[in-house]
Amino acid sequence: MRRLKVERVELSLLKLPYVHFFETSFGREEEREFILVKIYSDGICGYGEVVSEKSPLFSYETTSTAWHILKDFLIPLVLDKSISDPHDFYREAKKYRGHPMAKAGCELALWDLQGKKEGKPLSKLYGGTKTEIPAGVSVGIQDSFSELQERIQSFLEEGYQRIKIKIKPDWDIQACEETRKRFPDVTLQVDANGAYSIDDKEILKRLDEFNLLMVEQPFPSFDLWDHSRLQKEMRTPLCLDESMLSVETARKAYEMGSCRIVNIKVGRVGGIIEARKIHDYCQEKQFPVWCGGMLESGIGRAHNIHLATLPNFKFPNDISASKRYYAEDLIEPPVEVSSKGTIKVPELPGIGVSPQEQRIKKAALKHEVFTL
Ligand code: OSB
Ligand code: MG
Repeated sequence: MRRLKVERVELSLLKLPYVHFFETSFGREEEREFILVKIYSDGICGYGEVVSEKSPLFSYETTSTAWHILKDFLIPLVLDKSISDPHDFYREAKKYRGHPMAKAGCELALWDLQGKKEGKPLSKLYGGTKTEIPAGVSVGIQDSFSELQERIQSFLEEGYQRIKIKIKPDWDIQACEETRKRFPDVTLQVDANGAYSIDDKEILKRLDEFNLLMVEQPFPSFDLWDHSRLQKEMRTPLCLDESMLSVETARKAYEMGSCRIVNIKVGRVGGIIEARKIHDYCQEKQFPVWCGGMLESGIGRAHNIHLATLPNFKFPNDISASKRYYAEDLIEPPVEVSSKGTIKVPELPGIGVSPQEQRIKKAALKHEVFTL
């Protein structure tokens, strides 16, 4: 294939307020700060989103560290070597340790570029098999259990196929009890974002009473061993999010029995190529996967939708409608969830949705252009 020259890369730091605060075991957030990457080649623009947050809570990366890694290491790689192919980028970027979210933002922009060049939607480039994907919704910690129930009720009315509730010590057993009392048959899972330690094993084992689809990330990210100890004593499958960094972690988690389900987030694992390696390894081992979210704008979410069309994505994803996150998303058309709880996969080339430059400009705190 003819090699395209990369002419220009642009970074924007954006801030978008949430329609409703989002609270996890590490705190409450009212807005999201993130970086948009644009890579131009032959007049075509590829878009990627960097999912690191303002503070190092979910991971050590922040919008500032990602900006630094992009500006000083990754963008020079793209420009100096005129890398427009995601596989070339993956190989070259591997020499830099860590910073997967910064890498993923760049790789995603290159995938969008590639899809647009070839006139194919990303789902087709990836080997995806679905034309629509099942939508779940992640419901944060609320001020009271009754507010939690009200939010769940309204999401169920919108059609979502499963509910995930965030848990932490003191918002766990009772949150499950109250939810199960009101919604005995709903497909329900919980996510602790690493808020527990092995000393809490007896509390966590009680989660087996609630017929949960899975328990996501009870222990901190580094702790594959304690997850394996807990999984041996629980009937409910554990699912790893923060811990699942690469296909190498997937193998270790499989061999140790640290989980039975894997949450794939393209930012956390450093891009689509690594995400597909994890997907393929899990498929071979008969470990189902699903696509997690980082409250992305429509640009990041469109990327997630394409990834979730791969065949071993077997559960509803944390991919919800635009209006569930933002009053005005950055794309047209917005992501919508049907009454049967599905999202249509865009069919146009690349991400298949149109980023709205006016809205991007309005949300920008900082912007920088890089050329050779
Ligand atoms: O742990 O899955 C998580 C959001 C931000 C950081 C971590 C997580 C989440 C979510 C929301 O649960 C998923 C989404 O709807 O984007
Ligand atoms: Mg999670």
